[in-house]
Amino acid sequence: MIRFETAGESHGEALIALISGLPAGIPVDLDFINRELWRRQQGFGRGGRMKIETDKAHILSGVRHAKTIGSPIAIQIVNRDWKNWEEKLPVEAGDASKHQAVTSPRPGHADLPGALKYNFPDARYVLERASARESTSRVAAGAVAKLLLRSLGIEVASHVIRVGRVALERAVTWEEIVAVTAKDEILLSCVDPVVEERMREEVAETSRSGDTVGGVFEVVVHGLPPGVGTYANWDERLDGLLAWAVMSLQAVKAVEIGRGVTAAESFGSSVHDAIYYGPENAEKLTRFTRHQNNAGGIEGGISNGEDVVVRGYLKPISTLRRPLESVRFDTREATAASYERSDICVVPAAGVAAEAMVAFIVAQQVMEKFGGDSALELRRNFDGYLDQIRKY
Ligand code: EPS
Repeated sequence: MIRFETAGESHGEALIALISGLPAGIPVDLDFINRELWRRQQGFGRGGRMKIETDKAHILSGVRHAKTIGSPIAIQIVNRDWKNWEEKLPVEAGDASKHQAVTSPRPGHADLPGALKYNFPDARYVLERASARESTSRVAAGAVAKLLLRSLGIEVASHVIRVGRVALERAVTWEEIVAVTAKDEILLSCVDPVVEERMREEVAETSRSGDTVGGVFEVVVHGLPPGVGTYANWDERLDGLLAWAVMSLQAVKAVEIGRGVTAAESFGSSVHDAIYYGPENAEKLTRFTRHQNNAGGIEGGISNGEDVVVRGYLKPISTLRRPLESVRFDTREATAASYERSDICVVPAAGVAAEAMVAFIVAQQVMEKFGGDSALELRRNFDGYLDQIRKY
């Protein structure tokens, strides 16, 4: 079973991703992994940290001659900012007077519940791990998962469909999403330039008022055959696994599969995707076709052969330049919440991190179904299944 873990703090020496369970022989394109890390750092409204870091993956194990070798893959991403923090956050005992406390919890962050849980006198150690900086490691692990999926012709991409009050009000094609992810300059990752400019204005207005703004990203999986995931066991339903993984990302407060939210306000006759039987179609594995995809590619916890569509609803970043009311940890006096360097809008970046989580879950379930200790064996099993489906 493919699994991954991350380690590292936002201002520590480095971030770590440890991925295991991949078959041997999967091509590993380091430039591809680094471009995924670059994508995560982009977006109009990103904070000052992104000017300090140029996130790069340093692969320490599990890959030789640009291919996986079946052993755990350890990836390190150094924090350039560490040189500014090593005296304030030393691994050794160090000089306690240099500790940079977060003296009053920021509403919306993990600060207060984290300090209570771990019995910290302030929220510095909480922020160090709760920060969205951790998603850097997930993107590295997810990029490796994407490379496994790519070997089977399965792709994952994302785009932004809402920033604050500005929403994209139309369906999009897979090709439009791919075009957005291929851009060398990422503003807000919206497929429609007119809407993207309105989103940019929304972020600019938010920044001028010392506030923050969230939004909605959409992740699409293209090329996944029917039959991945199952209704047989509650913890193997593909929609449940995807929702869990995307919800686990920093600042995500809701997840939907397909038209999850508006389906709840609609009648079945307008929601469910009618089934037709059409002529041979090179694009499709079978002649079963649908004219819409409200189910988001999953029915009964199983992929149905349509694009899998997962949307994440991101709260506005909790660190405000015009801070909300809070209380000092030490004196309990009423005060303004602490301010830490932060972002105004991170919806495009969260979409990239969500791609990584979706790719990891899909890769895990693909390996669960098709298995294989080598890329050759995985591909043979996968092709055998595709042939079976074509003949169904
Ligand atoms: C981020 C890294 C952080 C923040 C931000 C996003 O770096 P720093 O704390 O040094 O500025 O800029 O994370 C948060 C504000 C947060 O609370 O999650 C990143 O790498 O995405």
